[in-house]
Amino acid sequence: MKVIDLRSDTITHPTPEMRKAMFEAEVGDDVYGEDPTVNRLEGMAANMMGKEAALFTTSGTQSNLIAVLTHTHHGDEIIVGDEAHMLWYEVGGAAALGGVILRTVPTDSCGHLSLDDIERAIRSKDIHYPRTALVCLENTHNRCGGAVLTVDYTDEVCNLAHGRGLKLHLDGARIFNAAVALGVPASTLARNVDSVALCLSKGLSAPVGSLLCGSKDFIERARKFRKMLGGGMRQAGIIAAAGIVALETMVDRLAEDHANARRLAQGLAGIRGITLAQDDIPTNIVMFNLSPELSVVEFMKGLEKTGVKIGLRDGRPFRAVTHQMVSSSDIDEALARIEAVCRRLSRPRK
Ligand code: TLP
Repeated sequence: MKVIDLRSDTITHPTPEMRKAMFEAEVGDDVYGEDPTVNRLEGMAANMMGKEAALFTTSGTQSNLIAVLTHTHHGDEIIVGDEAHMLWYEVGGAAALGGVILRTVPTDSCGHLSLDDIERAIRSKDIHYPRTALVCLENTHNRCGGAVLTVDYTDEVCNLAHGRGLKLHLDGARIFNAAVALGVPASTLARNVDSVALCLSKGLSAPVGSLLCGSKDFIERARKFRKMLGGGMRQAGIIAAAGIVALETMVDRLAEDHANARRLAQGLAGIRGITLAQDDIPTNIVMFNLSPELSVVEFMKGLEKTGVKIGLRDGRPFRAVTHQMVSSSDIDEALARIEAVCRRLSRPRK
């Protein structure tokens, strides 16, 4: 029985082409700036994001943290959505290591922070207040079911932030999903942000890595913070090589993951006992709830037995994420297994 793992697109394995590229990668000591493969990857990422420079980091979490450290000073305040990954799932690193206050504003179901809320959250000059330094957005938006922020919206928030002397950081862990969904280059989505973090190890299937992109000066300073965090890597070309293949070969195919997510959502909507937690499925994330008569614990046990893995975290809706390791027939198979589990659970007990 094939296990169908829909917990996250982070579970994807490197493709055979990536493994070959890793095996053959030319390497050097990247702390000296001498790894040609890392340098090539950084150049490519900067180019794809329309920025002057990029920094290869170990993870999206590290990129976001480095961005905060580089844009702020201890004691500053940063504005984040109350559903932001940076707030929920990054171990409070920005506060713990960056010494910043995370000021939250409400996130709507489409991943937007309202311009009014952002405006209101920006501190005026007053001896009692911390300085507001940064606004953070997330595209696609993880906890909002892979919601996509448009170019116009991103530009508007950038204009607001810049007009008030703030920087804007974009957590673009899945920015290529957004770009593919909108049919625009990722560089257009990021054209006005001061920094953008993209991930190689989610839908793009590389084994590790993220790139923080921005101006030359920003990246020079960010590089020192990466070193400070213990993220100075040596012959990192071995992993960067997979990242190059990811950027070259795995972006356009994300459309398949989006189609599979819609297929999954359609199927789930037809299963008794399941309701979708989203009105539409913009990218590769599907969130759903179980009707209260069905036990979550029994549902999870049933899924485990039938070899379907779905994400579940602290009272949130279930989350299923499509990726290159699940085909459309795997989606159909997963649906059949989920339906069987629901049917079994809704049978009256003797
Ligand atoms: N998200 C992971 C988990 O941490 C929840 C997932 O399975 O979706 N920004 C966004 C929007 C993310 O979704 C993630 C990872 C990150 C940053 C952090 O990336 P990594 O895992 O590389 O540190």
